[in-house]
Amino acid sequence: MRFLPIIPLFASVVPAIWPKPIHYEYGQTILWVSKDVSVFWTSAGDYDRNFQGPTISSTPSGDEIVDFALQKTWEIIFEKSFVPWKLNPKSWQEPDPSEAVYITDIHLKLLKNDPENVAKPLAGEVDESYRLSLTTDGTVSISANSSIGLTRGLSTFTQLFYWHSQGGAYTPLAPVEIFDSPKFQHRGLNLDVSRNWFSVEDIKRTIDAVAYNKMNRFHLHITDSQSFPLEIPSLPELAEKGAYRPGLTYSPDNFKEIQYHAAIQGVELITEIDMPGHTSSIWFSYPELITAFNVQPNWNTYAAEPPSGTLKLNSTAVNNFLETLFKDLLPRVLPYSSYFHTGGDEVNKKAYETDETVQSSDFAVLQPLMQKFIDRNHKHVRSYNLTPIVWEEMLLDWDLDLGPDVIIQTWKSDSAVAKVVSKGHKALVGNYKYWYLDCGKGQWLDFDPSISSTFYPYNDYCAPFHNWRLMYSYDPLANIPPEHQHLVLGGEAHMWAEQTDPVNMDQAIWPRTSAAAEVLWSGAKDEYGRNRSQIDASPRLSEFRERLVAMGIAAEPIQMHYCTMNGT
Ligand code: CP6
Repeated sequence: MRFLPIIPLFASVVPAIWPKPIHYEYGQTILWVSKDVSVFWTSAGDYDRNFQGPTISSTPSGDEIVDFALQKTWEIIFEKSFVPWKLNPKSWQEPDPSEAVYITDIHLKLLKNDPENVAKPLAGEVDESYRLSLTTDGTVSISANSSIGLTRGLSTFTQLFYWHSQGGAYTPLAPVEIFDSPKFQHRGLNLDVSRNWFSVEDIKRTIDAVAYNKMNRFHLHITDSQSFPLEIPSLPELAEKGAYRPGLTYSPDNFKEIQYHAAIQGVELITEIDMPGHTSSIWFSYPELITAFNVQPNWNTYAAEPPSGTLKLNSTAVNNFLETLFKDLLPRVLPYSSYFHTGGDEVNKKAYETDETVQSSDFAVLQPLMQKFIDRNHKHVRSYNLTPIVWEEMLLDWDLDLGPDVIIQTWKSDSAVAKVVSKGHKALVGNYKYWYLDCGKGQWLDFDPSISSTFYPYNDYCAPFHNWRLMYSYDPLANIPPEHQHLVLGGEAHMWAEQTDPVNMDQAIWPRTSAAAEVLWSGAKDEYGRNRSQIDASPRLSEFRERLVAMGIAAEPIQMHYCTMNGT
């Protein structure tokens, strides 16, 4: 049995790296960094100091990924860092700038010079591990097997530095030795941009924070019953009439800008068109495709959330519509992603009683029709070399035959994950009781169902207090037998946006999603096999929150200054 160290009640403020690296050693020597330090990049020659950002032509090259990461590194260290007095407000002491010793050179090494080293093959194949060393005589070396690995190392590098109140940036931690690699290959955030409108800038800012948390998937739940903001040029009325307003839409150029912004930071954009449920907004342009539209007041007979409305299940018109949609959208998804999410959550059987192509809510009638619906859709998805993702209900409630490639996104329970992997499917986790960011401030529970059934659903799914600690305590591998654990690819935190818009999105997402990011990067267990300590995590997360704020992300505080000031 290994010795289990006792974690002190007042953990001293440790130099924080979030998420926590696998192996991290540091010292107490202070080194400064200046903008004109020599940067050597063995793959592509010297760092291009005049790099103005990529021109969006196709997917980013490995060199563009590293150029972008270096640019971000300097921006964060010199323009978006902070003086860390908050971490120990009564006793913080800054080093004497007149004694500054500078870092002399930074070496970036791509260990495998792979011409295919672009963002595209992110589907679990990119090696994101890196090594970082910083010697007391001022040499930094960051090495990785991929350009994205180098960007992960550079993210860590920025977290070694603080601003000085007299100007300049320093690390108090030399020498540093870090080796790091992720526990899970799929580490994501899902943002619902249908319930409220989010601008391209809001989305890009969120992607920056996703990448800084070393997450590598950004799932856009881009359409739902309330609005259809995604422009499909071959179906122009879809967004013209389905968006909240003309202009509150994502054009193909907007979409590409988002995809590129994610890809260049090693983040794969996953697009979801949720169907056949959650599609009421299609009614505004194609009413003939939708059944049980906006039933009042008993919408909850037909849908999980108002307005009701579902794509008809046995309709040639629906099939033709979807074929047009896929032919337009999938080629635009393909260069930036290996996945396409076809939804499938919360389908209400009762809605098909009023669907003239079905006229039944009998499972025995509906199940084979759903199988055909999915088979047809997934045939399109696969024909573009994309891997389908579906919500767990398609497998576990509808008992569909999905093909071994299909990835199942679970949300209802830990036993759902266990069932999915026992059937041999790959699973994503994100149990709503832990990782739903919209739950947990009491807002769902506070609703009084007697007010009006058309106003907002009473929903007892969510208990209050989904704070970062609860999110941090979630183990994606809970109750998964060892032989099935490799099928748990990772998971996502979910920002359903019924009560979130650009005004409160940063506070709602950060730093709680950082708790999920550390579980996914570092694993839910520490090196002794125990659940990760929240006492170890809280001062690091407090510090990381300051870094997010300095980057322009309005992340919430997780505690008072008092809690990080070491009891004195
Ligand atoms: N929207 C969609 C939602 C939810 C889901 N899908 C949801 C369900 C229950 C809770 C929170 C969100 N709002 N399209 C479930 C996957 Cl508690």
